[in-house]
Amino acid sequence: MPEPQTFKLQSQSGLELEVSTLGATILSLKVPDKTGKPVNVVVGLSSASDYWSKLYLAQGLYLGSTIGRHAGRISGGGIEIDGKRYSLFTENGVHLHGGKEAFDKKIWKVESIESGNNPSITLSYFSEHLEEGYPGNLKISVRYSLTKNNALKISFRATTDQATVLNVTNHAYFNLNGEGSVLDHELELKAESYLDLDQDLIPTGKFNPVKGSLYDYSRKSKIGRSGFNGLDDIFIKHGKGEKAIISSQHSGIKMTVVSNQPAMVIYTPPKFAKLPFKDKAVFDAYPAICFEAQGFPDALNNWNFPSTLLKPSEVFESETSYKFSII
Ligand code: G6D
Repeated sequence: MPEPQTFKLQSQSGLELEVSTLGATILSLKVPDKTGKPVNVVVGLSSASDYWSKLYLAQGLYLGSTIGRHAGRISGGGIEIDGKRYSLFTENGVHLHGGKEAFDKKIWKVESIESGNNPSITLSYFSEHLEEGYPGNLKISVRYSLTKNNALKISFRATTDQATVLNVTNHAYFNLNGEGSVLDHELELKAESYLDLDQDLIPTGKFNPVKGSLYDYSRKSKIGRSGFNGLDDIFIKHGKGEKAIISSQHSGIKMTVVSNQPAMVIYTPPKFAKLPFKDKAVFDAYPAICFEAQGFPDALNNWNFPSTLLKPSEVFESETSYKFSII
């Protein structure tokens, strides 16, 4: 396994992004707080090689990594495409986040690095036919750019030579204070519904209305409000637009998530194990929150979900921006 390489991008508005070729992973994202002090808002480890340690891999966290070919869970041990069945790696009967050695564990190739007003880095990966059981030779790229409107934009593009499935996302864990907990962060979600899940967190195919439920953050409120018991759920808002807004009074940083993807997995891990976090950051209960914009999990096994099939004649493109401002 070649040593991962790391690259840094800086924008004129003070954003600083660090990326590793291992998993096209976001190692850190520094954002100026209300006093102008840079805060690392994406949880990361102290060095790129820490992401390959047994201690970290045993946690199954995917900190800041690219998730694919199919983010989320797939039921039934596989998928069927054009009448042909493809078995996928499962643990306890569930296939998660692309399998055992998925996109997050691959070395991606740096295609280009742009500096100037819109600094960006583009990385690519070639996923061979039947890698992790998925059909088709898949060419995928991810472009991280720091935009003039103070955002990190993540753009995916992919093509295949044979019908396959693709549901790719980034698994960044956000904490707008760079440490502690996100329970005091304020959250607003624009979702209309959330997916009903079974005991294995597999979608049942049913859409639950957000309004009036424990998942109703349509009015800005503290994440750790009464009744909060953690989130590991799939929120649905079709079309391109604002999906979530989160802010911290402490740092004064506000983040708005805009995406053209219909689903957003929001995950708040109850705690982190003891890991070598970047800048020796110390975290408490509910240390971070993930906003994984993507297609529908288990889409091929639910006729009423938008498909995640990708055909040779198509080009897959997705775009998600994390825009920062001061409250
Ligand atoms: C757990 O159920 C959660 C997933 O949603 C998350 O992506 C993973 O941990 C890191 O499996």
